[in-house]
Amino acid sequence: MAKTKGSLNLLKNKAKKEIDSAKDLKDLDLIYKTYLGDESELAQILRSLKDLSKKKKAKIGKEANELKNFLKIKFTEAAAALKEKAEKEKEMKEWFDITVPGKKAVSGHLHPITLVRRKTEEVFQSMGFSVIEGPEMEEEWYNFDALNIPKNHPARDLWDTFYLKNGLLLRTHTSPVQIRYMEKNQPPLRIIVPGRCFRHEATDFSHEINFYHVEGLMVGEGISVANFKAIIEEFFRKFFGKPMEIRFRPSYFPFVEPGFEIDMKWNNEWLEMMGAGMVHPNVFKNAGLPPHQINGGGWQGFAFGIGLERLAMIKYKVEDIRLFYGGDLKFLNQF
Ligand code: FA5
Repeated sequence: MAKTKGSLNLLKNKAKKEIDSAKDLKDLDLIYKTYLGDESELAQILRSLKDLSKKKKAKIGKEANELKNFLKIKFTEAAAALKEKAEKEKEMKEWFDITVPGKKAVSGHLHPITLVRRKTEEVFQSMGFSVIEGPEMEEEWYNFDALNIPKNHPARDLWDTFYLKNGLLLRTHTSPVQIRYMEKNQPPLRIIVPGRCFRHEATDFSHEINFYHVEGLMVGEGISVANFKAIIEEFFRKFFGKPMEIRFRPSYFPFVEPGFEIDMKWNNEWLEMMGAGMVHPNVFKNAGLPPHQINGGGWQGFAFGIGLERLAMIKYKVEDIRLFYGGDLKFLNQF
């Protein structure tokens, strides 16, 4: 299958044209196979040289080899050019303008009750109190009996709650942790117990069925109401950043004796903030500790329970407690 110089030229021109029009490296690879592959026309010419006369073999062999070398160089150049073009295109696609202002990431923020809880913990910790937690599902014994509220005691109505099928109840205050803690730890002690509480009661602007308490307990030798007053005034001063107008009002809680409530001036009215009092001797007994004796020995101390939502209402001037749990972002995004 001898070829003339004319037909090799035709092959060369056709190959050149196709190489020049290759769109990408894949395309070029196919063209390579067509012109320089084992089954290509040129490969067949070179294979058939052996059947030619010496003279023809020398002439056509030289021309066919020249064409082969020419095409190889042409393919190498085209491949380099296409590779560069592909890299440039990739760079263009990946390029971005670093001067364009970025999109601001929308980040969440803490709920106002969490902010208030953290601040409360921080202030009490600065006064040497440890932060302790207890279970939300509580035993009747710890929520009531151990706190001097036996079955059929009228005070159980004040702290009515949700009784669970598993025999437990949802705690009405974090006061049960007083007992749990004193069972395992000897005085002197200072703890606060922040946590969620539940009440079976009607809601209004200052009452929710689900809210947060911070119980406080300080027990030692000779701890008195004077210590409580100093601590709580210091807490309010640090929490609100200024001295607050408060009043102590006598009150009744079965687990303290004497008992009182602390109110704070808010919108020209008194808002109840917390219950408090001196730990009742029966509470010490139920926790396995000897209570204070007139003729010496035993322990005494104070306990208190603050509502975190009430603190938040005054700090952030929120008129209705129910806003904290309404899930309204227009309200929550203000904090
Ligand atoms: C108690 O729960 C007592 N355990 C507090 C206490 C502890 C007294 C230790 C003495 C010694 P009271 O039910 O009053 O008390 O609740 C305490 C505080 O929780 C209230 O002053 C109020 O700030 C808040 N609070 C009570 N009920 C609700 C409610 N339904 N919604 C929101 N806050 C409430």
